[in-house]
Amino acid sequence: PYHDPHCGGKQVIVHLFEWKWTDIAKECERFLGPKGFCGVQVSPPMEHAMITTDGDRPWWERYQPISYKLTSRSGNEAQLKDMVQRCKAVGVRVYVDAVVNHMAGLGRKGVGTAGSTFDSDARDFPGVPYTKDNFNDRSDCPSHDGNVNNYGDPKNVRNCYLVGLTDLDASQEYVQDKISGYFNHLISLGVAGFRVDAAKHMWPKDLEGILAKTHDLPEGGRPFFYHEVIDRNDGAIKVNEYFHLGYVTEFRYMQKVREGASDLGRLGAVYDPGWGMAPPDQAFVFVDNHDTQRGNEALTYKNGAEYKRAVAFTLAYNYGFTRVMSSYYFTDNSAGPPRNADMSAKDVIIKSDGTCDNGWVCEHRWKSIGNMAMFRNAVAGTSVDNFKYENGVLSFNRGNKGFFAMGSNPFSISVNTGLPAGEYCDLISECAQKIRVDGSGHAQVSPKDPSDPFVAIITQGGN
Ligand code: LM2
Ligand code: CA
Repeated sequence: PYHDPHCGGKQVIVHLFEWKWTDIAKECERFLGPKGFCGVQVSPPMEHAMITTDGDRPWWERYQPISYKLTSRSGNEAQLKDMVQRCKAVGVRVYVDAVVNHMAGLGRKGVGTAGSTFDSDARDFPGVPYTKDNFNDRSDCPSHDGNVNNYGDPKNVRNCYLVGLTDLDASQEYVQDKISGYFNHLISLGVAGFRVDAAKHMWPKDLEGILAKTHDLPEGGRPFFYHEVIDRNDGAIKVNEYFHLGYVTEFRYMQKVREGASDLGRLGAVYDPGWGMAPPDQAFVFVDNHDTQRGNEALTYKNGAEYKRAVAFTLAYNYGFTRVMSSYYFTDNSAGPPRNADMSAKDVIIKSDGTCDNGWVCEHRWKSIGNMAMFRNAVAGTSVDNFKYENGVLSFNRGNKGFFAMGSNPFSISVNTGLPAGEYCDLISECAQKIRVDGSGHAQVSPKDPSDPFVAIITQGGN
């Protein structure tokens, strides 16, 4: 019931990490709508702590809630509402990163981004309000120091404090009312769904209670939910505990696709059910996210061509519901978004060649990524056929609706595309070349730009 993203059957979400609401509204109108994106995951919109480290404001201050008032580094409620409506008007939905497992970390007190006072050690958040009784305490948490430190014990994972963040007791009806009230406020503004941050650290039963109090969308239907559950076969908590509540993040895909991007033949086995991976209709997949792009385990924009292969493949293939990452350049893992002298985030600037400036990477605008949303939409529901890896080129078709090829180097192949005869626009080159498929389904296929060795064609509206 929580698996419909409400975007007219489209298939790809982009995470515009730390973008301001005013920039996202423009991006929906000038790029995401026209390119067929289903929606945008936005950074947490609630009031958060203001933390200064080395003269910077780290991105992660936004994962320390102070209240559910809608004023954050990305903008205020009026700007949020304007963004949601303008995006919706061009067929792009907004999904909110919902931080509801916890409030700010121990040791912090002061004022949040909306002006609410707080004192974490006293568990006092008057902007909600939450008081001491609304939090888990040492009697609920079996760890020696009160922190999450034993992933073999669900009670430890879910009742203790994740890196010292004050942990809400979401079994309480009052807490469920506050969290669902936050969701309902966002739904009334036109938001279509939620990424539940740290869902692994919340009891599925408590989430059930929260969702039961969460309204349908104004246009009807349950909101879309995807839960951040990191399951790498390495602990007591399994993704399948959350299947009835929405999609679950599938971190094992991230590892598989990384291996496959440098050894393309392995990409045929990215979905490994024997490994406990969520089935295609439950798995929420991505090549990297805002956390993993700061570790060593995922491919990121810093990996260039290999990264493009991983993302383009993800969008061409038929596993899971897909999210594309869109970043800002960073070297320091804590560094916040590109900012002005007054600490506000910089505007996103679009150059005449369509790429971004002012410190924003905009992976979603790279030709072999941004143009694949249309491909995935067009081939939704079809199987992967003629999967082939030969002479350094990977190719396959999606039923009789689309054909995709990529290589680590430029290529020219004669191949059975599985498509009916016709001349089809190559989506990657934005129709700078057409691919001619003959009566037997065969075509001569090579990338238009040798430095971007991808070809993607679709039959529907693609000629
Ligand atoms: C998530 N998913 O389950 C987010 O994707 C992840 O980005 C969040 O951590 C985490 N859960 C909690 O929402 C980030 C960041 C942490 C940071 C927290 C809170 O990765 O490093 O922790 O946000 O801001 C920071 C400090 C940490 C400190 C903690 C509490 O880095 O050293 O712990 O605040 O004050 C003592
Ligand atoms: Ca918890």
